[in-house]
Amino acid sequence: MTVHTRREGTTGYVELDTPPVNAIGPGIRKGLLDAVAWAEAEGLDRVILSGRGRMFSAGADIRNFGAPLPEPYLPDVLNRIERSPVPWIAAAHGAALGGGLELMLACRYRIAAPDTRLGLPEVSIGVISGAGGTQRLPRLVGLEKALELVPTGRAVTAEEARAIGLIDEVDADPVAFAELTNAEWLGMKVPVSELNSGELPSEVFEAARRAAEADMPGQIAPQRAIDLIEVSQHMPFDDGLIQERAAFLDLGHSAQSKALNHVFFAERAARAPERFENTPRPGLDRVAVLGAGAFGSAVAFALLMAGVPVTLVKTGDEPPCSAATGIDRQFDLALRQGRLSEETAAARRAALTLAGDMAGAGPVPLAIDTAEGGGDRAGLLSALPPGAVFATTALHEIDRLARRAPDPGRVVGVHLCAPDQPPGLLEIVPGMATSGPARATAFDLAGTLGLIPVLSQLPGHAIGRRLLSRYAEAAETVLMDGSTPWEVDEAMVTFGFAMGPFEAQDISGLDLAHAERRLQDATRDPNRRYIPVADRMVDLGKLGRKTGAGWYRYPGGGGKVDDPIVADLALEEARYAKVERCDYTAEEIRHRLLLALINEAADILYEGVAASATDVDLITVFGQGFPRWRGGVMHYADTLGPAKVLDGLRTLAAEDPLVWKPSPLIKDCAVRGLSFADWRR
Ligand code: T1G
Repeated sequence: MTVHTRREGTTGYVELDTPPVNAIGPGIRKGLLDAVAWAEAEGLDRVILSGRGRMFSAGADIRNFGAPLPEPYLPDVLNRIERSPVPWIAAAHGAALGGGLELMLACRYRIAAPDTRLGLPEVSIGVISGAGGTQRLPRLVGLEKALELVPTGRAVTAEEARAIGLIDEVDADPVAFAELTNAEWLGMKVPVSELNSGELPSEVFEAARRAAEADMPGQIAPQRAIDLIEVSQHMPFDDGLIQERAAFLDLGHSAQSKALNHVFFAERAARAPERFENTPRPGLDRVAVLGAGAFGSAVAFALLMAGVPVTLVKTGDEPPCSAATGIDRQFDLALRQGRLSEETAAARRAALTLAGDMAGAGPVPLAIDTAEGGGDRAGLLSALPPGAVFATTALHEIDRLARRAPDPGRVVGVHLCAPDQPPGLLEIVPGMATSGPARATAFDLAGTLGLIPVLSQLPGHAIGRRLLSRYAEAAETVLMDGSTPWEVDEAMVTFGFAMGPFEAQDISGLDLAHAERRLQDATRDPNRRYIPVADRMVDLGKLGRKTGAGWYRYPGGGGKVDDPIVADLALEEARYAKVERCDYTAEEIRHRLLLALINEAADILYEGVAASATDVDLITVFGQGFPRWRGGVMHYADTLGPAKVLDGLRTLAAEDPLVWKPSPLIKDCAVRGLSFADWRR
């Protein structure tokens, strides 16, 4: 059953029931239509609509997006509810999102429990509301608020919703509150579609379009949402509904919607708790973070924010208590951002203790080695509490450290991307001896921090670092061939990256990539073209933001400015290598960097390091700023098609057959007519 109905006196009760989130599919649409007719036939004076389980409704069922939608269509169902002589009251809890909120907008009265989050997040999956959201919302909350909420997909709390007029009441028991409303008064409430949204000058909508392009560059759905909100000012409601539906169906077939849906479900599949459900391991009731530098502080802060007590262990020469100061600064920022209350912040801060050695951490189930401050990590291992897992970010040393551990199975590699800004990524890199409980503990760490977990399939092989290394090499090659960091970064930001490779390296530190290159020295093909510019930068102490200059200069710690030394170094190295320099266009820069990334990703998949193309997509989207609305590097490669990718690589291989050697996987897909997503070993 998807929609339950019952009556008590002259009140009808309609409950949505499609676990786990009451997603609105054909069953609910049909059930609601039948419920309207039932309520009228019964001569009821009101219908109270609620959802069973943990929420009112997460909106339309997005699992069948893009497929033909069977009737009845949701806009028609909502119009039928809104225009029924029997007034409906929405009594929401948990979440009312997308079609779930549109369902509430079609009701005559709206009540929500304090825990309810309400919003139209459709743009986050590449579409817009398809059942009146862009037409009813402005009429209820006004154009300005609608322009703030719909193009961004931002959800609001129940309190904020009441403050802006989106709902009428907040009550701990919305159904009971609805039972007390006066039927006569209810019957006189004006349906939302008959309200007037007001009017705004066209400049306001132009400004909204510029803001949306700045916040979500290249994304189509936010722009279409603004168009439809503008339409709601002048067009009769039913005509606006037709325009909205056409835009929704059009976007539902777009590449951006397919990409965002791909990421939506990939993210959830990666987090699935059943992946390690049969592996016994201790809960993370306390964690030791080894290394009190900048990264150690970020990891400790993320754990504290997640409610996990932390012991921060100094492991080297980092200044005493500098980490605690850094963590205090992050809590102050989080308070200013309203991410938590004063009392919660105080409680979280109080859960931090500092220790000068591992013994000071006590019997923790997990110690995270941030590999900072040098120090004797072997000594830390020998002092590891019994049963504790040692998760190290030194991915090239997992097996060496395991050999020094009391139990090698408890050593696992972790690559944490943006641990303090979810949804980041945690790549689990097992060593030769890493046990199931250690992998499961790393998986639990990702869940605790709200990070997407991806498991490398080959011991000691890290997917993310290998992709970054190839991407950096391609960027530095283009630099040496004649481009500037600014041109390269601009080209990739235009593609949709959060930031370009050079600015990103200035944030992470050029010394990190330098250390990676040194590790590759022993196995690098001596015939492979080597780009020494970054080494020269490190030799000059230009490590990025932390030294005030890297690929860019940061006068006074402010924004980036060109540094002529970089161009001079590139020119000098080009002359030394007798490189005939050229002036790549932005398109040529994108073409080279993206093909480099795709080819490396294909090799990673072909060698069995990654379990699937989707795992590689997760790493690039959540770990490396690849645009979510392009679905990740392999999803994007599939939009080009293996044959086109192969042609592009073969053309570049004419310049440099070693660097641009096409992955066997790409050839295999092209020959067999397979997508990268469908390729299997
Ligand atoms: N459709 C189908 N399945 C959904 C779903 C949806 N809308 N939302 C969640 N699920 C599945 C999800 O894949 C997972 O499945 C399980 O439910 C639990 O989800 C008509 C066109 C509601 C905040 O964009 O944001 O309405 O992995 O792990 O962390 O105009 O789910 O268990 O098999 O995320 O508690 C607009 C999307 C749709 C909301 C709950 N609505 N969902 O988070 O659980 S378009 C959305 C979410 C639309 C209308 C338009 C979150 C959540 P499985 P979960 P959670």
